[in-house]
Amino acid sequence: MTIFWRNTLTLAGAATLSLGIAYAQTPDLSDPPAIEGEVVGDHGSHTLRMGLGLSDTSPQYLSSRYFADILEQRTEGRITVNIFPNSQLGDDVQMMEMLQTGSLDMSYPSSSPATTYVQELAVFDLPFLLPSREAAIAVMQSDTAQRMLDAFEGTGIKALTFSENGYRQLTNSARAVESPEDVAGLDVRGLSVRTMENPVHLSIWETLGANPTPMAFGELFSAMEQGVVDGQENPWSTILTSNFYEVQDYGSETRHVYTPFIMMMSQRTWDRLAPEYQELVQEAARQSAEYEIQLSTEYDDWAREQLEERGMQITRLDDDQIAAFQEAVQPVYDRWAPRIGEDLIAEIQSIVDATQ
Ligand code: KDG
Repeated sequence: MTIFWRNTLTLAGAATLSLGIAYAQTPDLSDPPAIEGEVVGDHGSHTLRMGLGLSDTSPQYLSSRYFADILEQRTEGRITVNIFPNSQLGDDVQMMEMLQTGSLDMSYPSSSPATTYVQELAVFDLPFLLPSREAAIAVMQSDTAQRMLDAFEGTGIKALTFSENGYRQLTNSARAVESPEDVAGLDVRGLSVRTMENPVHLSIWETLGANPTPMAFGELFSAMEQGVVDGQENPWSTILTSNFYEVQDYGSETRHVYTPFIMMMSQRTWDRLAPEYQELVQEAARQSAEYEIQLSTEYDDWAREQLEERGMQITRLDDDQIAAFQEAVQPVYDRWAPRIGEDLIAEIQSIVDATQ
């Protein structure tokens, strides 16, 4: 932490002059890889609108900028992507509906609310399924994951690629949480926790004895500020870049679920693009996803330290404490595994095992 006059130029380009405590907005992030490859032929001009839930300092936004830059450079400006962060255009569920009708060109939701389109995606919502980032990346890059993207066919959405949302951690404004009992509360009421709009997540927090409320991400900050919910769960990078530390005093490193993002395009927009443009969009999506995972990795521990510097009390959980959470959520598996598909879970498990 440094105290000085500061002209802060964030990567997103917003300049602010401030007096007081100046916290870094982002860690030392890798530059985007050089844009390589030929300029593609002239197949007309397109201006695409892309809506994001997260802020303009998030890895999601920064890598989407790289995606836009690839398209812009390799079409000599014929494809432009305008990015709207902070749920300006709607939340994940609304934006996916807009993709279906063609009133939005692109979005980048978590996989969890997308399970209404492709049910198999709920495998990612099973708690403690992916033990390491390496395992998660191997799964996201697998043929099994590609099959899930392909399964959007016919929904009005073209799913382009997975990338990292990350390991989700619990925060709240009521008490430090070290155990499932702290979530449920013994002498006090269970924590009210906002979840994504997804039944498995709801089930996790019900099983732990919390009072879960599904809610759009864009409404979350004010819901916590006004005490409508005690807490929420998201990766450290999101908790930092969405300023949740301003309204949440406690964090616990639960790592209970690893959720991916899915970069998506409206099928209508996709169908309007010439095949050569489609190929380029797909390539740019994959390249920017790799960059997003890199940025997200660089953000993770740094974001947790930044949150501590900004006053959040963060509880690290040891292996036994994590095991207690794992045991407590076993009923979620019993309930959901048959519906999600035992074969699919076994397939994911074997990809995970190969990385251990
Ligand atoms: O842009 C993505 C966000 O809208 C959202 O998916 C973030 O993980 C998230 C949440 O908790 O809703």
